[in-house]
Amino acid sequence: MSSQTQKAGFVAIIGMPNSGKSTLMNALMGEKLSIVTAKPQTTRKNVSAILSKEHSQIIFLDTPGILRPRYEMQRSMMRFLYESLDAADVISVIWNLEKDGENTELLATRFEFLKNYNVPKVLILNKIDTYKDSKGVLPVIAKFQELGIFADIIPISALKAANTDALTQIFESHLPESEFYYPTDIISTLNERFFVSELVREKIFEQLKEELPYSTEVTITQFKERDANKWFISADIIVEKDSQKGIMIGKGGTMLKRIGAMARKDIEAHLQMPVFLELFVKVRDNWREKPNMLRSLGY
Ligand SMILES: Nc1nc2c(ncn2[C@@H]2O[C@H](COP(=O)(O)OP(=O)(O)OP(=O)(O)O)[C@@H](O)[C@H]2O)c(=O)[nH]1
Ligand SMILES: [Mg+2]
Repeated sequence: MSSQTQKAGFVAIIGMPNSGKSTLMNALMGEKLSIVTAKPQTTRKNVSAILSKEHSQIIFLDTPGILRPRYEMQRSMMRFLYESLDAADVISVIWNLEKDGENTELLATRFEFLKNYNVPKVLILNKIDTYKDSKGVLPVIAKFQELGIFADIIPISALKAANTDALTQIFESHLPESEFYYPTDIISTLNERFFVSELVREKIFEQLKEELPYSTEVTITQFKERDANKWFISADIIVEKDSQKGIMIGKGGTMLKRIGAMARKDIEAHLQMPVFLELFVKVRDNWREKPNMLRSLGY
């Protein structure tokens, strides 16, 4: 090992729902760890990812989008967000240029709480690919600079992985000198059950409309690594009402089959293993409000 000092630390990725936090973390990692859908409130728990280089280790914390909680599960989501903020050595705010443009007042109000965190802050202007002319973003950067909150401001496209290497360098520049926190051969501390349940939930978000995805949770009940056979994974899809169960299963089971087929494909790619995936739909009345249910589901 060379004599260059080591830097390491935690970078929280925060922002409004749907701004591209999870897409960004995956782009920075060069690997899909956090699920992404077109719907807001896809991410519900903190998803960590470890990027180890020769002299630096960044632990990214993807977080649920900031919202005003309406039910108990959303309160947990916001608790997770604050845990990430407390752990952060650097806070990065990802801003949806496509939706919120140069609305500095909105940013100043939504992120007023940042003044309580005495760490470097980076503003990431995302979805630059939706701009016809990327030069158009220069006056926007200038406007955000005037807020005086951010050490750096950088336009990127998480979707196209444009400017993400430059962003990693910005993060590295703000990391404290520190020993590495994790071995360099792991990219997350979360277990495979988590990633598998998330991939099933991603398909549910993609396939079902309106409130149903938000009333749904996925929990792994069996996860058997078998030598001679495909790995065996059984998951419960939890919904709130009988009527939702019917929709989730679909006519003749078609919806559940489709979700299972799509999820299995992604799970096999993730685990690099052939998998037998079994899905059951269960009704748990009003689970999003029940502390014990929520606890058992990791909230
Ligand atoms: N055009 C464009 N779309 C993007 C970009 N980054 C993300 N998206 C899209 O924005 C949507 C939301 O992306 P996510 O990564 O799930 O956003 P998020 O901030 O993690 O959302 P929540 O977890 O729901 O808070 C998806 O449809 C992405 O494909 C980008 O740079 N350009
Ligand atoms: Mg997300």
